[in-house]
Amino acid sequence: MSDLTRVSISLDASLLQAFDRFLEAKGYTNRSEAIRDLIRDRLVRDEQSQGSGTRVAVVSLVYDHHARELAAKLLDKQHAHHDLVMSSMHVHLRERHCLEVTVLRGPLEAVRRLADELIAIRGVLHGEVMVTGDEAVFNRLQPHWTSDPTPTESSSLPSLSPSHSHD
Ligand code: NI
Repeated sequence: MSDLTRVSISLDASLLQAFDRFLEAKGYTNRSEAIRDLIRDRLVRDEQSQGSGTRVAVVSLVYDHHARELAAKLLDKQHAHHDLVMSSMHVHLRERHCLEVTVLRGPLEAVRRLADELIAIRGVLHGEVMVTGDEAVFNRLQPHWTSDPTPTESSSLPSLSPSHSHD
């Protein structure tokens, strides 16, 4: 059973126009879905970057595979922390550079430390880490499967209409 609460918010016309342009550029067909995504994104970023508990991190690294001992160091570090490394994908970008995407899961502190160590390996040209939650977080943010009650909602609507509904 879904439990949807409708809310009404007030926005400056210029802010709403900018938001609608953003939605169109991103391919959203209605505001509700976009706002839900923005709220979840903000909550996940905020919650998952602090505190304790299990986290999942996606670490992407770009490096020159000719860089001395880099590939071996990367592999050594991943084996040393095999309990945190769930999976790794290696893409040979062209003749020289590699993209490696590694998914880590474990306590936040350990996951972040390993991500930082991987990125700091000498010769890594570009590294980025995205921390997200484990399943428990998303079960909380989306306790029930919900379908949008107004799939035809148009971005030309003047505001999000107020009401409250239960399915
Ligand atoms: Ni490669």
